[in-house]
Amino acid sequence: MTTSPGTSARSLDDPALHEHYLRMVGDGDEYGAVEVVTGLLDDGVAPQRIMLDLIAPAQGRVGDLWAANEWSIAREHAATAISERALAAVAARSPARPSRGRITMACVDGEWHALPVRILGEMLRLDGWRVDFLGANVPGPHLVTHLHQTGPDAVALSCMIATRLPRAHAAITACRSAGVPVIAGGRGFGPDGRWAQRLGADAWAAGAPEAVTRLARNWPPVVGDPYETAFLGDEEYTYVVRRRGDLVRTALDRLAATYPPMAAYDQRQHDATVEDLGHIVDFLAAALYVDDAQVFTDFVEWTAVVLAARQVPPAALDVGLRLVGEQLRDFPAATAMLGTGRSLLAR
Ligand code: B12
Repeated sequence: MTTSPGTSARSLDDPALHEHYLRMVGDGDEYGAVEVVTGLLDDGVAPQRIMLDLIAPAQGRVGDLWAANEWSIAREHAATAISERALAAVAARSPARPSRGRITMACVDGEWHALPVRILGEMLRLDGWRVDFLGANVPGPHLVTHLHQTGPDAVALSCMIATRLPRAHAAITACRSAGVPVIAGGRGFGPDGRWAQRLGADAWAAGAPEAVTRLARNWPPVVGDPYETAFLGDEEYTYVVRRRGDLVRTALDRLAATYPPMAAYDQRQHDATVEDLGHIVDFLAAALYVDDAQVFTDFVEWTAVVLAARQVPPAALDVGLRLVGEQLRDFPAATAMLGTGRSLLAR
C-alpha cells in the first residue's frame, strides 16, 4: 500500500501534497490531479479551499517555472489544461442552488487567461450566484448583447495583461451604459486596481475571496453617471497604435542592419523578435492610454527577468527600446517612458 499524498494523509497544510499535485499537473496526469482534488473533497475539505489554496497557487508555480525557463510553453499549456480539469472536477462535485442574482463573467477582448476568472466564477456559484461564464477573449459588443439578453446584476471583468486596458475601458463603458455595474479584477488592472478605477469600473477586488465578500455585502454599488467616462487615449496613444506595424517593422529592419547575427536567425527566432518588439509597442501604448509609466516599467522589469532566465542580457531589450524610441522622438510622454525603461535596465 502506497502512502503518496495523493492517496492518503491528505491535508492542504502538507507541503508534500502541493508537491505531489504540482507533479501530477506538470506530468500531464489528469487522473492523478483529479484524484488529489476529489480525495480532498472526500475528506471534507471545502471546495473553495481546494481552488484557492491548491489549484491557484499551483498555477502560480507553473508561471514561475515557465518564467525561469525550467518549463517549456508546451508544458505550461498542458499543466493549465490539467488545472482546468481539476477545477471542473471540484465544481462538478460541489453543486449549489442559486439564491442570489445573476453575474456575467468575461475576460476582456484579447485576454486569454480564463482560469483565474473561472476560479472566481466557481466561488461565486458556491456563494449562491447564477453565473454566466463567457470565458477568454470576449469582444465588447458581444458582451453587451449578452447583457441585454440576460439582464445580470453585475459584470465581472478580468484583465491579466495590461496591454488589454484600452479594450477593458471600452467594455467597462459599454456595460455601464447598458445599466450593468462592473467589478474588475486581475493583475492587468495594476497592483491595487488603480487602473480599474481610472477606467471607470464600479468596483475592483484583488482576488476571488474579496470579490465574493464585496458582491455579497455591498452590491449594487452607488453608480455615478454611466455616460461620464474619462477621456483617455490622446494623440500620442493614437499615433503609437495606428503606426504599430511600421514601428515594429522599422525597428526590425534597423536591428538587422546593426546586428549581423540576425541574418542567421531561423523563423522561430525571427518571430520571437517580432513578438518582443510588438510587446514593447503594446505596453507603451497601454501606458500612454492610462497615462501611467508604471504599466511600461513593470513590463520592462518582468521581461528583463524572463529574458535573463533564457541567457538574453538586458542589453538586448535595451536595443529594442532604443529602436522604438528613435521613431518616437516627437512624442514627449512616450520618449520619457522609454527613457525610464532604459534607465531601469541600466541599473
Ligand atoms: C496559464 C497562463 C497563461 C495561459 C492562460 C490559459 C488559461 N486558460 O488561463 C496562456 C498560455 C494563454 C498565457 C498567455 C500569456 N501569458 Co500567461 N500566464 C499563465 C499563468 C502561468 C497562470 C495563470 C493562472 O491561471 N493563474 C492562477 C490564478 C488563480 O492567479 P491569480 O492572478 O491569483 O487569480 C486571481 C486574481 O487574478 C483575481 N482575478 C482574476 N480575474 C478577475 C476578475 C475579477 C472581476 C476579479 C474581481 C478578480 C479577478 O482573482 C483570481 C482568483 O483569486 C500566469 C502565472 C501566474 N502567476 O498567474 C502567467 C502570466 C499571467 N502570463 C504572463 C504573460 C507575460 C503571458 C503572455 C504575454 C506570454 C506571451 N509572451 O505571449 C501571454 C498573453 C496572452 C493574452 N493576451 O492574454 C505573465 C504576466 C506578466 C505580468 N506581470 O503581467 C504571467 C504572470 C507569467 C509570468 N510569470 O511572467 N498565459
